[in-house]
Amino acid sequence: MDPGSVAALSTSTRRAFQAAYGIAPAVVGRAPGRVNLIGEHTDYNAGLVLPVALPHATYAAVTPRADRLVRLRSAQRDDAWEGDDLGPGQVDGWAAYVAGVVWALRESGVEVPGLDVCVDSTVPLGAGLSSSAALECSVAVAVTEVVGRKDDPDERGRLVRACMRAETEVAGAPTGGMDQTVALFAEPGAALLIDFDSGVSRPVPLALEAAGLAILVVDTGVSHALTDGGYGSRRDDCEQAVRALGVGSLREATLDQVEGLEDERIRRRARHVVTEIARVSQAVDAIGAGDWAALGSLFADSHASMRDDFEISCPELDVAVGSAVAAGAVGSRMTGGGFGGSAVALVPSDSLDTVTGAVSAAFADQGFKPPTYLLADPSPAASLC
Ligand code: GAF
Repeated sequence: MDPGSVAALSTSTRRAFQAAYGIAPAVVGRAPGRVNLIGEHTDYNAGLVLPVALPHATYAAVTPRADRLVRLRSAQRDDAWEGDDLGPGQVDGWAAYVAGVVWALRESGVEVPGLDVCVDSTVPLGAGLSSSAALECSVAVAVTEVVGRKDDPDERGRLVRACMRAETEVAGAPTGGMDQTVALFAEPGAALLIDFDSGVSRPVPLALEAAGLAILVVDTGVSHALTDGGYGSRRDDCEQAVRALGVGSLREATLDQVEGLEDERIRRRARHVVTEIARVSQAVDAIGAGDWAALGSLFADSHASMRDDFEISCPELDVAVGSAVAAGAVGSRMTGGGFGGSAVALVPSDSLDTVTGAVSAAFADQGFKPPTYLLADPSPAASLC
């Protein structure tokens, strides 16, 4: 899937706004989707993650209103939404992500007026590539400009927290903060190492071109929603492990402690988290050393851990990962919240056609619907455009 050009999408979103509301928008904000290289379900366990911002992004054209009303339209939806009651329990569906950002910013003390908003996106929906955080963050950076606040790292930290509140409290998805942090802090050409214990993040440069490698995303087409219960039940299991171990978070737990947990399911969940956090550190070392084979093995271990211990894979993800590696990918694993969505693969650039051909053939053999592909060229964070 093509991410489109920023200039063309900015212009088409402005035009759609003008057609919907009869005036030009004041600003257009843009925020990327993401693919996580490694570190899954570790963010809400005070752990480490290593995502990359995609060139695929959401564009939000915004104009302030004289009243408190919020009106929303999306190029991806037939329905429009409007209302002035934006808090938890008041808004359903995609509108909750936008209304929630306005509500959370107001709660944090930012005087946000009513808004007219029109969005468009090239982030595939329901593909585990963080379309919801892209939506939240595109609106958040546009609102920051509209209300005249300085766009600096402190303000971006505030936006991360507001977008997380929108997602957890208004949209009802109990997520952990990786997606909003990378959307607002990513740097081009790099993955972002985020430490959810210290709250510190730093770019990890990816010399992919020099290594002749590309990051391929395989969208299985198996749609998932972070509000549908599976994600939340894994989070509950982790909290149960924390209570049983008497630790502050699974970041503090050792593998020995985890292996002593009595409940077999809780033991496996905690084992995934503890080993996955260690794999993120090892992945950063492997990238620094240009040891792509080591990174590939870490991808393999991570996928097995999510399939067997955390139980968030599905047949389509397992086939995508297995067939990509068999066809020459250096490594592959499922990525994101799980239960469908996408796999990520590190692929020699000159083998991209071979790998996508093999994955498509394997899907056809299994009777799965055809997968789609995109290239994750590590891209910049949210901005105005
Ligand atoms: C989803 C969530 F939104 C993230 O916070 C993270 O937990 C991820 O699943 C799994 O690593 O994207």
